[in-house]
Amino acid sequence: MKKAIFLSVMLVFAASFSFAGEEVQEVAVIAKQWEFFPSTITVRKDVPVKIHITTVDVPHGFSLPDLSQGSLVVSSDKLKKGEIVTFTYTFTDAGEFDFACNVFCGSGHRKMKGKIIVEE
Ligand SMILES: [Cu+2]
Repeated sequence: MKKAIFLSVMLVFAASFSFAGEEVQEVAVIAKQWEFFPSTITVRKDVPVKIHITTVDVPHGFSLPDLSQGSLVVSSDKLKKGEIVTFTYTFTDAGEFDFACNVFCGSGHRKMKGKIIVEE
């Protein structure tokens, strides 16, 4: 029950905002055994995306390798239950980028993956 309330409070949103001419996309991601929600995130190229991520159970990680500008990693010491980690990234290439949990979190860890689709 507590989890259901928490999940509804953490309503997933994907939106674009403009502040003084600077556009930002915001996305909320929930990590839990053994999935990311949402598992597919669609963003636009060349517009900064602010990703807010939290976990509702055990510590998880978030790793987005193979980017032209290097990899993007949030490690377990930061991603703990009830805490929100926010990072901002600007995708400069359109395409699909796979992300995964990079912290062992139980038997389903290996299938804990997702995808970011970057549109033109
Ligand atoms: Cu994991």
